[in-house]
Amino acid sequence: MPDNKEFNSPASEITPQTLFNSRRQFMRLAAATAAVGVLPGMADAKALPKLHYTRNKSLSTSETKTTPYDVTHYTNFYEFDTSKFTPYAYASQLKTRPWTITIDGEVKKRKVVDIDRLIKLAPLEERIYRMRCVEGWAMVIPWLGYPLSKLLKQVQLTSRAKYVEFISLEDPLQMPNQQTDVLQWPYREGLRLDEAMNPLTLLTVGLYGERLPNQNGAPVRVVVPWKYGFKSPKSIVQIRLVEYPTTTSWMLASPTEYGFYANVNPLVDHPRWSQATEQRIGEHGRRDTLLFNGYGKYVEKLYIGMNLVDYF
Ligand SMILES: Nc1nc2c(c(=O)[nH]1)N[C@H]1C(S)=C(S)[C@@H](COP(=O)(O)O)O[C@H]1N2
Ligand SMILES: [Mo]
Repeated sequence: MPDNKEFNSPASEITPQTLFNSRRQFMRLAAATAAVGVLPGMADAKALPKLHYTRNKSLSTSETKTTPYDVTHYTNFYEFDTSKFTPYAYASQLKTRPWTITIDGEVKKRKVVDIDRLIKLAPLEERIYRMRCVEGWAMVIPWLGYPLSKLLKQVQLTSRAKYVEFISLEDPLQMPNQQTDVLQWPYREGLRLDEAMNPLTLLTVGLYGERLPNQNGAPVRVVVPWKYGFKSPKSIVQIRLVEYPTTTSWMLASPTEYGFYANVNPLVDHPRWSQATEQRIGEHGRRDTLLFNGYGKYVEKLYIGMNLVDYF
């Protein structure tokens, strides 16, 4: 972005007019850089080679995809702002190179992987997943990545490794909303080891055929399509194998509203939002929300014998 001054004002001052102006400015910039990529917010993309991938048809839905514009302009990224409309602009300056992920905790040997090596670790797949936010909106997004299990199989786990913790970048200079305490930073999420090893759990480096735009979690995030969106930590710098479930940032913010599991479940309402139906962004009307977001065939076996009202 050539001039981001207007985005340095507090979120409360951002008016529809500011957004409109910045969008126009942005569209001009996008036109000027169209050869680089179609997705906005790809600050570093110029310097980087294109991603090569093949579509995983059997794990992709054939439902209508959410437009690239909506996928990249309606994002949740509290490190930048609590508004969904501004992260695409605020995040544009995030430096995503050099970038490493440290894998540590209950492993025999700690490992630090550079993002570019990580991208080359396995052939990338395109997977079109349904995503469902706990606030009641949903999208269908073509992600690029590979199963997180491929990475976890590269490290030797100790017998105490039962859960996986994900830690996002903490850098208040680059992530201005970390100067507030809307959440406890760094953003932390967690999965049980078998959830992390499930073939659907995607270590994600791109969307719509390109590298992740910053606001969608560049350079690397996790996508867990049978859980609510907040279980998809963005801009990850550390993966820790742990013995006990992580108390996640959302659990710390409100333990009665956010549990560790956060499986999409139409029968278990969030205290403030019904989970029975959802609004697909770009669609009129609401759809019924499906148990495990429709991925039960792949994941219901993980929860046999668990009361999902207690383990919400
Ligand atoms: N680090 C970090 N990861 C995050 C969030 C966040 O605020 N910070 N928001 C979560 C929420 S609430 C959602 S719905 C998804 C949204 O992903 P998307 O904006 O790429 O669709 O990211 C999740 N991952
Ligand atoms: Mo969300």
